[in-house]
Amino acid sequence: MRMIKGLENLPSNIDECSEIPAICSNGVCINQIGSFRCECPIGFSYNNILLICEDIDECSSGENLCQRNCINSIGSFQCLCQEGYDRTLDGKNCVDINECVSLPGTCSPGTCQNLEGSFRCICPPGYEVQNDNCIDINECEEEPNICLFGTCTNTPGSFQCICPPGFVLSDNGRRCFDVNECAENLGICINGACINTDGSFRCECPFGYNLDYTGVNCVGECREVGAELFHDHLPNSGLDLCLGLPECTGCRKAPTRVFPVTTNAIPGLHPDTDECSIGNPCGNGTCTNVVGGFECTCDEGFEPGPMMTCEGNVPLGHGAQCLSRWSPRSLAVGSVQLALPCSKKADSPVRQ
Ligand SMILES: [Ca+2]
Ligand SMILES: [Ca+2]
Ligand SMILES: [Ca+2]
Ligand SMILES: [Ca+2]
Repeated sequence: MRMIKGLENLPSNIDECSEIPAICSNGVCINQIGSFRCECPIGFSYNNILLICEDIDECSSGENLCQRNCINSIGSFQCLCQEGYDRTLDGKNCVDINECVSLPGTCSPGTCQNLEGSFRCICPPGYEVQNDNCIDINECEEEPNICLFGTCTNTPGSFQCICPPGFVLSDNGRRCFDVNECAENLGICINGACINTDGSFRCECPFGYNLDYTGVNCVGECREVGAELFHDHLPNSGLDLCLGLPECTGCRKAPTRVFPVTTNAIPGLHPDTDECSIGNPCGNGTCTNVVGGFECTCDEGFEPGPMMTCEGNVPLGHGAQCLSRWSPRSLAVGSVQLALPCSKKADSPVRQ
């Protein structure tokens, strides 16, 4: 209580406290001999003209008690704090709110930095600040052409491209690239041309050839060499030869385990070569030279193999095993790969 002296010079002992209405209003009047005094509570000051305890307007005291808005009240005052500040317990000050402490988990998974009157979020890569929080960036929606040719899956802080078969992920993981099967697997198309496409490839076959069930193998139709390409050059050869087609059953009627292979002799064009004199090309068989090629008679237990030798454990009756080697000289008469009949060893003699 502040002690305020009352009027001093009254002639007699009057009890001012009871005789003067509203004296020491807001405070306590204490009568004294020849005088009185008012005791004013904190927040009030004595007005010696009006003889009352009067509210102090702290807000206009110039002391700037609140950083911002000061609201005077009878006997006191209060601070009106702006956003980011909190009143102190007594209401007479504004202090910064440490949002990083008062809002646990704010800015997660980033870092919260308290600032005077506010705060800010420092977000890790893949996140952006939204509404004072670190929010995952949905790259799949925000970036056009992301995961091109693939499927984009958003993940917290990142994203993932899933590439379909025939595509590989780029080094930076942001798009799918077509695999060039033609370049990576030279010769993938047998007897045909490889055409790379997005996500795949295809084999294109030359005229007269068709893709077989594997999709990479160009096979010719079953042809009678004598009747067609080689008619003029190999008269009376009497051989039915297949051009590469395993299913070419029509060729299997051809006689036996013989390899009338290289058409190295074209009457009128090339003289015959005796392949048997260059070593035994038949391996486990007996070589017999014939005009235009050689023949193998396979030893017991051996069968004609793909490399024009007699081999063990060779599946029988499968034309694919009997594809001939390219005959350099046959190129001169039409670039045809001779495929040979493949059939089990028979008693019939080697046929010319
Ligand atoms: Ca006041
Ligand atoms: Ca703050
Ligand atoms: Ca993301
Ligand atoms: Ca491709």
